Amino acid sequence: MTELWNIRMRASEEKPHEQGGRHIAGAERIVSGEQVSHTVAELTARALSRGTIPGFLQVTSERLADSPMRIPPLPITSCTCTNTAEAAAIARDVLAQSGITEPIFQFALAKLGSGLGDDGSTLRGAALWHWQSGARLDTQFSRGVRVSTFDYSAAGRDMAQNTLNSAGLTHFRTMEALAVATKTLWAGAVAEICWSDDDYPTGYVATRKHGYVRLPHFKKSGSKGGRIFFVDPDQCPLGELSERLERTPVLIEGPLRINTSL
Ligand code: PML
Repeated sequence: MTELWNIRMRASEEKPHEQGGRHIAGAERIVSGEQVSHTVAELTARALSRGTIPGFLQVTSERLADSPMRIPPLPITSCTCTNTAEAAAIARDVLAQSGITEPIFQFALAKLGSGLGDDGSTLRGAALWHWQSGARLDTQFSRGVRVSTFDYSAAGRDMAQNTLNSAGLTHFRTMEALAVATKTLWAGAVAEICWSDDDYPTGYVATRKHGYVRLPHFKKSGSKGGRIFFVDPDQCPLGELSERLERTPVLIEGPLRINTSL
């Protein structure tokens, strides 16, 4: 069996994230041994290409002890909304069909807008929220839970990239966010809502019923951003969910379906 390595990169301004440094970039890959040095260089270059020179840049390489499971990518619905209100209305309807009520949805929009950290900061990872009450369930208040140990397989990456390219969805963030959402729902979350904390306006919601619903103009200009995973601890105990999100190795592989309407 080919040995596989997990390469993780994170970069922040001035000082490390855990000392309050603002997040600039993060990415990860699962690759074979001979691709490690090339991938380390690629992720380093990427951290240095964001316009802000980081004061902290870390790339770690770790050999995987277990073989990754292979899981298919979530199907994408590529919506054509033209403003924030339209995007929010679609997000609300999609989440409602997975049991997220209007007040919790509005609370999520407000917290994504103002920053998910206690002091209005943005989180490096995702906030875990109880799907019915909106209570914050993870205890890593200033960090959130980072989805980790996942990637596309080489064949899965080609397949996803080609399908996304032919649908005109060429931004690297789409490919990466699709991988995050795919692992998140596979791990047992009920749903996810996300937009970037950079000035990238497209966001998404993801549910088991609808897959990855991509929403242009979801982010209001000037708002903050981040990720919320809605979780039902009665269906999926938090310890198991966190173990799968953070540590269970997964490779995404399989045909990607792209719909143009819900
Ligand atoms: C998309 O292009 O499909 C949306 C991607 C959202 C990315 C959010 C982030 O990476 O911060």
